[in-house]
Amino acid sequence: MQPHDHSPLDDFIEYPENEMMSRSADFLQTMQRRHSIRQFSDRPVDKKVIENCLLTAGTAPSGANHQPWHFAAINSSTVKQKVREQAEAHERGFYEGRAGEQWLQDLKPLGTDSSKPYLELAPWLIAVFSQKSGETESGDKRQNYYVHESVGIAVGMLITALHNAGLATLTHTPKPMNFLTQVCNRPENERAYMLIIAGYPADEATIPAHAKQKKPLESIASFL
Ligand code: IYR
Repeated sequence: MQPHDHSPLDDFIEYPENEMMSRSADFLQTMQRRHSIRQFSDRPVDKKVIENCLLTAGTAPSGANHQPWHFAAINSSTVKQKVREQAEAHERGFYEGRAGEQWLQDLKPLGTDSSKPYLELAPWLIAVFSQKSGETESGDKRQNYYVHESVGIAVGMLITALHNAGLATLTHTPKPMNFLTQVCNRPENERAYMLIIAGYPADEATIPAHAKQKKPLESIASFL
């Protein structure tokens, strides 16, 4: 590849205006059916589906296209058990005081606590790692840019891809999260960013009423 090598944009699709309108409205409806759930079934999910969703996340834009992410897709019961044990231990500290009164008050409508059986039940846990720096092909250290922004976008696309495939998800940020580095055998230059739980919802899965209240357009957007 030459330094300024470009190729024509030959896969852009322009839709007729009415189709653009209906596609945007249809996708809104699709995404309005995405809910974080905390009751998962143990029904297996084909690895290929997860691979496709990870490849979708990998198409995310990133600073200088350095793609500063790693996804550790966990299906092994032994590893899931380790994640659950350590996450629950940290969460107990969080719910027993470390969170502080205000935070615990704000979480009340979600009904969460330190018990996380889904970390063992759900077929897939995806531990997302951010890379502050990476490596060139020859093994030299390479600086990454806008790491949080890039990984955040990739996670958004991952959740969207999983939902689009017909799976339920939960974004989980055990605090602290650094135990995931050891559990997933990740190198020094990576920081655990988020844990995504993916699978089928349990038959009895519920959504907190609080989580369904999304802000109206006028309070999230302005037009100038
Ligand atoms: N990580 C904890 C607490 C928690 C924090 C926020 I902010 C949430 O939106 C939900 C939960 C837990 O998973 O229980």
